[in-house]
Amino acid sequence: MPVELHGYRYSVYLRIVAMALLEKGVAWTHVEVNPFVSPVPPAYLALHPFGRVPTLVHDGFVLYETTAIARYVDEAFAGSSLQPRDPRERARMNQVIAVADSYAYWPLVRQVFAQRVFAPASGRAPDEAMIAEGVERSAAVLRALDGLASGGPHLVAGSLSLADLHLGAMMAYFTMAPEGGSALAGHARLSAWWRAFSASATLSRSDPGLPSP
Ligand SMILES: N[C@@H](CCC(=O)N[C@@H](CS)C(=O)NCC(=O)O)C(=O)O
Repeated sequence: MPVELHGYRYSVYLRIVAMALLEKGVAWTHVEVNPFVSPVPPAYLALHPFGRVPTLVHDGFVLYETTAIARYVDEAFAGSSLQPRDPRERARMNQVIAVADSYAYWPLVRQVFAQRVFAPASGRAPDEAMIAEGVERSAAVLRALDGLASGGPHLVAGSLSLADLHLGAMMAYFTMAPEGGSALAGHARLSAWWRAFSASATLSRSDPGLPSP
């Protein structure tokens, strides 16, 4: 039952799926696709009509959109469930994932991390205005997530869930920027979660590193 994961090695969304596969003990083949290089190869567009990454192909079954893929991986493979059974905990998990996608990804990853960390690593000058805007926009997002976090080592429940993987991939990048680390430090519940999750083997095993210029 071969599993292929198509996507860009530095993508947070690819990393979320990689972490789900690692947690379930599923081996996969990585197929590199950089969606930021134009044009996106037609062969990839045949899998994902919007040209974003990642896409999972499992034994001929093609699936794109990270939340759908992560839930599929959790449900299709053996191992501990990554989705709480309790309806309220499950709703909270889904809420955190939606907040991460709708409000966190852009300022934390595409503005602060991409400009402060990824651009210089790729030999480009950071856009300071974009970083400043990202820091400003991230404040409300961190405040909201701090209000949703359990205060313990997992974001929403007594055990690891897809919410930890989803926000964890974004937080790993955000906290590589000094501005991100300082912003997070002001939020006790989110910081308690991050202290635990940032030490997880799954996070380090899925770390793509940084490009060299
Ligand atoms: N809704 C998509 C979003 C995926 C996404 O935005 N991936 C980024 C890389 S982290 C991408 O493909 N960006 C290409 C672009 O913005 O053109 C999902 O959940 O899979």
